[in-house]
Amino acid sequence: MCTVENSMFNVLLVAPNFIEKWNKLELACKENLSINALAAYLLGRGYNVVTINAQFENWDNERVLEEVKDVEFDFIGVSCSPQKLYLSSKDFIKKARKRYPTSCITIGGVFPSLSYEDILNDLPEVDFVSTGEGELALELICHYLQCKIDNLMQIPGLAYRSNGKININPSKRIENLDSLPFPIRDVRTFSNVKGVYANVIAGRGCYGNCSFCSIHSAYEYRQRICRSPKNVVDEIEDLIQKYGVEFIQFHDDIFYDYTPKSQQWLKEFIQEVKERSLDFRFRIYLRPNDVRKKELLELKEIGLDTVFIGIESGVQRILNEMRKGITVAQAEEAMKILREVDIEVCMGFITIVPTMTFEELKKNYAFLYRIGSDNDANFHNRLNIYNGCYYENNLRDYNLLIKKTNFWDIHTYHFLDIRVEKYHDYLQFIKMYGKKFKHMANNIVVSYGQKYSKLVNQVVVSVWTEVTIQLLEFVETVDVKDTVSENKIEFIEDIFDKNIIKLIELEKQIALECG
Ligand code: B12
Ligand code: SF4
Repeated sequence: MCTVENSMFNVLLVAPNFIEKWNKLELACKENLSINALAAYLLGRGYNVVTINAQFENWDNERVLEEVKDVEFDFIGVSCSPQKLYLSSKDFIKKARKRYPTSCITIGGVFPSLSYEDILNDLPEVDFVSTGEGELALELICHYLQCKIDNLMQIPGLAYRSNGKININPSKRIENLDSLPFPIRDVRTFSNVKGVYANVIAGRGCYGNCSFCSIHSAYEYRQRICRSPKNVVDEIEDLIQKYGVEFIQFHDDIFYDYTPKSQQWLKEFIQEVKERSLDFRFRIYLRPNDVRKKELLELKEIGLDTVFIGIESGVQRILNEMRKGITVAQAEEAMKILREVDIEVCMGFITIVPTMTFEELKKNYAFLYRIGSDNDANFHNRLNIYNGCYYENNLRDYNLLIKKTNFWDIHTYHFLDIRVEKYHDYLQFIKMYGKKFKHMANNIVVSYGQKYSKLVNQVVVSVWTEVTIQLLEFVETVDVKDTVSENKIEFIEDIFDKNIIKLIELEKQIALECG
């Protein structure tokens, strides 16, 4: 028999803020589905739940605890999907433990799912690590804490200490996602970038196998499970009617694929939206090999606005190394189709990877210039190696891996080709200038409206094109034994200064147009 009523059991769910200033992203939509989904699940079972999205509030860890200082919590859950968020999560947990010496503290999300053993060894203040999906585990942990009769071994995906050892239970996948309630909503976290803007997940899982991605190691499954189209459209209708939402970002790793099951799902989804005459626009993620004209046109008819597409590289050897499962031709074709159907494209591109030769780097840029991009990150992005990514093995094979000092560090590496390394090192200086320039450009969009973002971005991208062309030429001829120093590339940095005039001119034009 349980002695504590669920309604007497207080739960705090926190998504901590980044500690490092540089990590504080300007997010389009700061809604956090991880804690909102978990909160809805527990509220539905009668628990008392407080959520704090500290990134949205821009609160540091002290402030989070200050805000709830008058409440005693039985359970504190910390969500830490990005590896980069671990240091802040750790700091929060240490502080929370001091204030709440007897509460159960659990951390979950993608990174903890991959590094549960290290976390339990590193952080005595944490009781449990929840790996994989969290809903069932969370409910059972709360039940265990209330009743003290259940066995920890029954809690799916739970990692815990027992007799000086660390145990991990097998995870259990939620097969019926329709059984989950819709996430709780905090309208303050909706964005206004493209109209009132909220996040939705239509399914879980990705069949991809990309070697730089940690998703499949974290969740142990690849098969995609979807909510029913009706259930997804019910949520959309709810968002439109209750909160006036106009734009939806589907955060599924992939929105659909080419299996008959997924195609059937898509057909029913489109039908469902049409039958209810819902008026909204949306953005989805797709893999290049799943891009076809027919579906895009149908989706455009019901509001598809933007597709995020992981193109990643214009060099076949690198695509193979990334286990992306696509060809360069497929990537190019996907971009061509997206442009033909006139859908906004946001492209994922990993410009610099450690195993590439300088020739491959030039080829990658040539590809980028050819297919065109309106995202400046595509010009300077470098590969990040998170824990659990297969790519780590490639680096080990090439002997390029730099030994980490902490398990939470993102892997650092050497470059195979010294010229690529030089290019990368010079680029780090230039990125600072790029940030300032982008900031100025963003201010124009903020002042005059999103509809000018394309125009403004064109200037940003043309600058980055010029900069990278010149940097490639410079590094090609540089003596590789020379040390990298900022003053050697002043002439490249000047390109930003020169173009500030262009931005100012553009702003004047826009101001005139706006009256
Ligand atoms: C939406 C999203 C974003 C959004 C919003 C982030 C936010 N604050 O909510 C935006 C676009 C802003 C974003 C940014 C970034 N993201 Co992101 N993002 C995602 C994405 C696509 C979906 C996450 C989501 O909402 N899922 C839906 C919810 C319901 O599921 P969930 O988060 O998995 O949570 C479940 C479990 O993990 C678990 N759980 C989670 N927390 C907890 C806590 C407890 C106590 C328990 C018990 C369980 C539990 O239970 C939940 C329900 O089952 C994931 C990819 C993915 N498939 O996870 C990447 C992902 C998490 N992001 C990633 C990265 C790297 C980033 C950035 C660092 C990118 C960058 N270069 O800057 C930034 C970090 C910014 C930030 N502020 O956090 C990586 C993390 C990889 C890693 N190992 O570090 C992922 C996995 C993408 C990938 N394929 O690599 N991201
Ligand atoms: S397609 Fe995206 S989510 Fe899927 S494995 Fe590749 S990078 Fe990860």
